[in-house]
Amino acid sequence: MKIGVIGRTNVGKSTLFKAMTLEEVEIADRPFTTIDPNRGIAYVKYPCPEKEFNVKCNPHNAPCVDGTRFVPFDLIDVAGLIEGAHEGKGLGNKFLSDAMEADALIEVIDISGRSDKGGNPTEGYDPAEDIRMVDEEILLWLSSLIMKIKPRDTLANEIYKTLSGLKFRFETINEAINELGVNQINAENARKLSKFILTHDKPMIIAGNKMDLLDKEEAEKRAKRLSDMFNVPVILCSAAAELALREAEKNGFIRYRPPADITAIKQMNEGQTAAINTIKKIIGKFGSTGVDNLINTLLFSVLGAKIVFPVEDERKLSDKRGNVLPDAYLLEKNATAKDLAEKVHTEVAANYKGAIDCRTGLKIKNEQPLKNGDIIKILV
Ligand SMILES: Nc1nc2c(ncn2[C@@H]2O[C@H](COP(=O)(O)OP(=O)(O)OP(=O)(O)O)[C@@H](O)[C@H]2O)c(=O)[nH]1
Ligand SMILES: [Mg+2]
Repeated sequence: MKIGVIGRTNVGKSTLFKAMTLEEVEIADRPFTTIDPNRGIAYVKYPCPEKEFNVKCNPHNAPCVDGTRFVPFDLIDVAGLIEGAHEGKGLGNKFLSDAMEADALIEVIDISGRSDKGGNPTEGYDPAEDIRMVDEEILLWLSSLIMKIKPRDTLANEIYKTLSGLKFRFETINEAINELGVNQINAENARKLSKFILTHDKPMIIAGNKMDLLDKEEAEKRAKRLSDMFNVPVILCSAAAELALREAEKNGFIRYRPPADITAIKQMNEGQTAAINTIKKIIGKFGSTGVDNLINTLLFSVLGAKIVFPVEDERKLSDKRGNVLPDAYLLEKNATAKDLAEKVHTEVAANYKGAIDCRTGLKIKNEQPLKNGDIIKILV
């Protein structure tokens, strides 16, 4: 699964990306810092079933820290958007196609209102302007691609071919054409189709970033207003606070267990201590940095994704070599045991003969979607 980080320039996209991946990327308080997309691996946390079964896991693809598994997924951070991006303004629109590789999008906004639509410092800016602008730019860009189709094949096939690489499903395009009763492409139809396929195939959540610059009450009021206005979850966060904690932990200064457990490990200098104390205050106020909440809300509430543990021995919950609960995969909402087999190995998928739910010992029907937390033995 791949998640894309998009939004207006200078709102903190790369800071969020770095906090989630710890990749070395450029962050700066000026517009258009990111030019080429940043790609990395981020992790969603999920309780390891080792406690439930009173075993000790031997993690392979998803590390286990204090009984919590860190399950990987792909993250991509792209250049900032400004008005006119669809026709090449700012850094053009190549990065929009990069973002559309993703299965879902995090749109970062600066909820503090302290930077304007060009990413420059101001006071009292309304981020609703940015949400409208980003929506509109993506819509105009996608519509312009759809307008380019040549009527050689069926409409659905032509649109699908034109949008190949952008990860829109053929079924969605077909459904859009049928439901909207489209039989030719003009500007109005292209826009309607774009809106439909974006809504269906690129679910979105908004990260109300830089909450640390506001009081809790004010931040929550703003998040609710935007959420009601655009009918989308708006999760408050401080990417900068999360990044500082993750880096301090990586460098051995603290132990950080979200949401709020920060323990000093190594002597810090005055500046470092002051920085951690400031972050402790932010967490004291908001309860967390909000970043885990953002990831969990998007993956589990919006996308209905699930974590599944494949094993080869249903009694020992291990692979052939005896590694207990070695892997954990993040799968999309309707994923079946066959889809899990594909994640494990193309060979396993090719020889797939069925699957067993290790908690019940029962066989799983082929078309039955897996559940969050399932431990599955694939029969080959
Ligand atoms: N106060 C505060 N500042 C933040 C936060 N997140 C990011 N920033 C600051 O915002 C500025 C822009 O951060 P970036 O991560 O480079 O923003 P971006 O959206 O990737 O910007 P472009 O790539 O230029 O579009 C930097 O000065 C960051 O330190 C936050 O949570 N709180
Ligand atoms: Mg950036």
